[in-house]
Amino acid sequence: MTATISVELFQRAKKLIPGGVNSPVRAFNSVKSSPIYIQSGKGAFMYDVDGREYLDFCYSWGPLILGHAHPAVIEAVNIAVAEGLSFGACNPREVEMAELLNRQIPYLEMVRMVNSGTEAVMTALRLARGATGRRGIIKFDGCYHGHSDCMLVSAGSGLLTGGISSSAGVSDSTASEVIVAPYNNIKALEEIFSICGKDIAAVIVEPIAGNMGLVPPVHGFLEGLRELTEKHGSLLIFDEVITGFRTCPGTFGQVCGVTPDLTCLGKIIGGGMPIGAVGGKTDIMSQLAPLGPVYQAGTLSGNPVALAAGLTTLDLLIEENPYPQLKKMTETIASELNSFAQASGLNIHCNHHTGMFTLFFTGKTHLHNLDDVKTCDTAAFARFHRSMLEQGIYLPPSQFELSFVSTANSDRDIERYLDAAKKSLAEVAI
Ligand code: KE4
Repeated sequence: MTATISVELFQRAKKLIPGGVNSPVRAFNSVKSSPIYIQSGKGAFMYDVDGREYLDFCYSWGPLILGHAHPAVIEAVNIAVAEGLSFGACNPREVEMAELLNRQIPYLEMVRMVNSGTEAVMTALRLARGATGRRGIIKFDGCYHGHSDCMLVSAGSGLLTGGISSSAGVSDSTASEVIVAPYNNIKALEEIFSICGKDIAAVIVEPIAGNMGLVPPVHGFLEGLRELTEKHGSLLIFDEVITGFRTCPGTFGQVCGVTPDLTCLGKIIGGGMPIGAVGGKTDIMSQLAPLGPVYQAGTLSGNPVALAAGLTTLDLLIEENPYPQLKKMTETIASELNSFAQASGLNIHCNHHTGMFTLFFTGKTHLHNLDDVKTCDTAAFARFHRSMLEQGIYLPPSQFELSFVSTANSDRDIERYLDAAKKSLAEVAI
């Protein structure tokens, strides 16, 4: 490992921070490398502490759909910061954000701001249990919904990346209330509901799975979830922490025409600042304290600086509607890579959706669930990741995550990504 400031910082970090990181998937373990320490970002680029420039396709795991340090977002944050960082009191931006989300997503009849996607999911699950009086939760293998206890059973993202399926420290009683079903398999879900439908408070799903890499819903899957939950009096929760404002200026629920009872948001709605939100039907949301008996709170919930970043980001997305451009970029990447795979007999396949994609290192061309995704050659992905990094392309350090594009990307950036990817694929010989 060449001695760089990043390597030196990581040595120091490992002495005081578990694994040297404040979030496991940043550790670069699965790509057998040492993490890069980033000093700054601008547009589509990041700059590390050693002064190296990287064309970014991680964008802080999704929030930075406008790219790094967008001038309008920075200006809005500076104005908010000058007024004070936090008041622990109501502030006008909370009303603006609630009204914007309701205007864009009318089925969010009420919304509560929190500080992370994990908090949004935790609140949605507690609401579902409070509103239905039931305990059972159904989630899907490979989906990740943050690190609240009952969601760390057969989860994706960092757990999957680390090769563990569930976390230590989650009690048997908590785990016993969670049923894990295979993604995209409505038959399996019908069976579960036929056995214990009356105990199920909610089904939670990533409407486009992103935490096992990008696995889209098969035709009828989401509609089937809606029918089954309605039939058995359970709630349907869409975890749109990634997909919210990623595929359109609203939710994927609106795109696919399936209306959940509760929706969790995060990432993009904060424009890069800590944020989360849970919203849905008034009769459910009004169960939340101080209106109802389901307690939830947060010192920095609705923080004015975070909302300044989020509101500016969402205003720009609504005004400029960059989604056709984002869609075109990821369509180009996927079609180029899949044709390259076919022409050269490489065992790779690229799934994509508007503004996001995953290059899977497997011979499978149809990936519908975790079993399909587990056929990936993660060692080959690790070699690819290192080779791309050497070419100045920064990818998420895990086969089981999404790559993103932003409005800061040019067509030249996409060409550069494809040229580098073809060069790296030739090197890693899969
Ligand atoms: P946060 O608590 O990390 O803000 O959000 C949790 C969460 C909830 N739901 C979905 C669908 C998510 O993808 C996430 C978090 N995503 C991961 C990456 N896929 C965050 C990166 C990390 O854990 O460092």
